Amino acid sequence: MYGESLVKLMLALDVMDEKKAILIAKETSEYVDSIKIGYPLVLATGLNIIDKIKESTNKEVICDFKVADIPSTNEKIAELTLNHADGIICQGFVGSDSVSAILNVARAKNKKVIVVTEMSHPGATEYLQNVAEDMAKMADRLKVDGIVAPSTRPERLKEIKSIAKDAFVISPGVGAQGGNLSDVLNVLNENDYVIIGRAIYENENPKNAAKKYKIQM
Ligand code: FNU
Repeated sequence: MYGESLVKLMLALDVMDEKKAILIAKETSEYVDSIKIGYPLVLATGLNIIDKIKESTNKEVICDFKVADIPSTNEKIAELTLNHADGIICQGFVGSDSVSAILNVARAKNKKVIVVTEMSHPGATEYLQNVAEDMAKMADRLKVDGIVAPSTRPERLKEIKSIAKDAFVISPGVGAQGGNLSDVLNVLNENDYVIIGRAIYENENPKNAAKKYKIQM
């Protein structure tokens, strides 16, 4: 039914209304493997939205909070988030002690930690790109579960993935940010995820949009 790459689809559900979020999550769930939510939805509705989405879709929910603080604050944020979510996204640039604080909480709860390396937007080339390989090495050394790397720059995606070789990759940038799906599928494998948000939830028919992507994957 789907394409041959077996790469998974992660829906970025950055809507700011509970009813709309649950409706889109349910409508698209046939074609979506995982759901990523972040500050827009959680600040608008509260952390309980995570439980509601999980109940209505049976999908894992990853919290994209890009946590970037000192270890003791990171630990508190991880504790609160992972009481609900299946995984949490944190920034790598704060260093290995801050990432380890999140990992310790996640390991105790059997949850996932995903570290941002190079981001997908143009501004990521100003600072983050210079240290992206180092952050991928740290992710590999700490044995985090996953990393974030950009679909907007497939050659960078390939390079970063080859460094953090045991981590799965979640990759944003296809759709609204202009990334090309087939270029990205050449780099990723069945453990990895393509993240798509606006090109699905802003479509007048989110279910069809999710299907359109999933059948190519
Ligand atoms: P869409 N996201 C991103 N680039 O886009 N977490 C990154 O480097 C990164 C992210 C998130 O563009 C972004 O916040 F680390 O509408 C949004 O939730 O398809 C999603 O990925 C992309 O959404």
